Amino acid sequence: MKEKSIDPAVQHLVEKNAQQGLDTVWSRSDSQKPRCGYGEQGLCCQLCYMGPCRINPRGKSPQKGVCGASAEVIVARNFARMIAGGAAAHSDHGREVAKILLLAAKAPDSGYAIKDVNKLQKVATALGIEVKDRKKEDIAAEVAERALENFGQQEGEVQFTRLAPPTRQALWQELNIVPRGIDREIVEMMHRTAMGVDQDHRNIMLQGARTALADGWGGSMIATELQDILFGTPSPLRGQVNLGVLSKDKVNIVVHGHEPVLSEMLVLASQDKELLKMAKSQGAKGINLAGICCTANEILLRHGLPIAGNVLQQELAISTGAVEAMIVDVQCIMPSLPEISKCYHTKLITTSSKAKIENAKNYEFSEKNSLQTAKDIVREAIMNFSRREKVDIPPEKMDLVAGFSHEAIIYMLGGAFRGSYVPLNDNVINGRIKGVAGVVGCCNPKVTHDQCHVNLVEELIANNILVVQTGCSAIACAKAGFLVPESAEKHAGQGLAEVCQAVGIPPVLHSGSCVDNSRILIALSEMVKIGGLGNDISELPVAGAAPEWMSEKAIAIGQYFVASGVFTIFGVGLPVSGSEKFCQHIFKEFEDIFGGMWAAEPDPGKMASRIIDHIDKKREKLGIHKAKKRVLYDMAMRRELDT
Ligand code: NFS
Repeated sequence: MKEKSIDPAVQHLVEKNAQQGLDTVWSRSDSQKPRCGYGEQGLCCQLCYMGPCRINPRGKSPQKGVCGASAEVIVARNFARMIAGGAAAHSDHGREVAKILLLAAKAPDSGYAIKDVNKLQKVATALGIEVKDRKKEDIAAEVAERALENFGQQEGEVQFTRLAPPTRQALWQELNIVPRGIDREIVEMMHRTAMGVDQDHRNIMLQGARTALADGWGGSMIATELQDILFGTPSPLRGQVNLGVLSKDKVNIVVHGHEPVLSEMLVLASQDKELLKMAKSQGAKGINLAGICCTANEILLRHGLPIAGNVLQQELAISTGAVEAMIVDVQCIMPSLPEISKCYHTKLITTSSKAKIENAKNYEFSEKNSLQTAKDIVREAIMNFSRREKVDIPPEKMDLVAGFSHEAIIYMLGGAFRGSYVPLNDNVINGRIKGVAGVVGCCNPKVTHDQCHVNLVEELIANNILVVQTGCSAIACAKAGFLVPESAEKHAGQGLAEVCQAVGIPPVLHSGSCVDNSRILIALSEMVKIGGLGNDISELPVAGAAPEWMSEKAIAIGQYFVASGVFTIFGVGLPVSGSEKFCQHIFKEFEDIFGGMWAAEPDPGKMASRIIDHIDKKREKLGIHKAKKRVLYDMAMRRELDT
């Protein structure tokens, strides 16, 4: 079982399921072997029904699809469609949040409210909306309406792109890839990759970049910023992670999916006095709400609620026999869940009209009945408690500190009155911190679960690289114990450990869910603004990685990091290896175009080396590569460094 996962809780339950003849993602993954080599390399085209075509550019034939499409065109279209799919998922999430903000502004009795007025004012100002002497509801309504316009507009610019450094914005303009409207770019991407339209892989990828920017600086950023307004901007708090957070004697409700619009209401419902009384009357000691995947990250960051696991642990949570209800909304929900639930007492409940599952119970969650629906769901879970049979909760659980939003990092570094990224930049300049890496993304049963995340992050922090995390990767490293301040002394290099100990932060900062990768974009822009590290994101000693990616959303994220100027490396493999020309384009030519480029490397040790080499290269270009004595920089000195 050790080749399946490095997590003993996972090993135990995968083994148990195998013995009982129950399928999990791992057994199904094994049953796909050997995998289709054409598909793995991106060389299978299903865009029209003259095919499906699979081509073999390195062999004799067929070297082209029936329509004449070459390897680079087939690979580019498939890759670009993954970007469009990922951007659509993040952005549709952002749209839902904007609609809820509008509801909170217009119907205060809806159960949703404006929690963070500071953030509201900040976001409104960024969108050019007047805040002075206005009621928060009026500002919020205008913010929501403006956000919604960003989806449907046909011309102009997705507004948050203006938060990028001016040099970056100028480059996007020059390349003509400033996203005009979020929906528009996704539709155009689908059009251009349809049979017989865009047939130049470079041109396809320019639109790929524009679509990805519409996600990172559009849909995802709208989701993050507006969620902060509605539910509060995260700040550091303690929590716990892994299947051991499930309770032996409380009603366990696991919420899984992505939109906090649902989970926030479940948080309220699970604290309801009547329902707590009802749980006791059923013999339970209380109600334990835990999360899986990004919903887990959302409720952890805002409420400190426990995380049961990352994406590959969803079936395993059910096979503990201790989950009364698993409530899902959208994205990353395995279609296998009804089958495994059937073997236990777990009720599987869907809540979105966009995502129904045969044999799961649907409680449609509309903005208007949200709290009532949440209470009904919790009631159903409570009534299921007495149907528990054999319970097998692995003991593994780990402490963590999470909640490092961009605003929280500012506060941690400088306090309420003089908070800024100056101390971070100074420590990068003086070499205590070598650079910053965003390590994000999914888990994939094609590689040992959690291993690449943990090995990569361990090596990066040992080399004084501060790591910022989101998504399932953050959950993996939290389980390994990296997300507590004490891990600085244990795992970080001397310089990074000193900074972490002085500020009181872990060397690995958990910034939230996958839409919260937009927080990293803002943080990078802030580092540029503070000065001393160049004039653009592409000059910063930073990198991005998704060591165990699997989702289209990860490809969209990778592409918006690259188009924002960041060297971005993916593990597992990339479905582009079928075309050398395309690889050359995104691995090499992209650096000249965007200042950031893609890379693929499945081995976490080699991945760490490539990140370190890239960061060293950037440090050298900035002239900060030689070890220096600690100097305190003032504004004038910083400006001088810029020149
Ligand atoms: Ni991100 Fe979050 Fe996890 Fe991957 Fe899925 S949960 S949106 S896609 S699997 S990190």
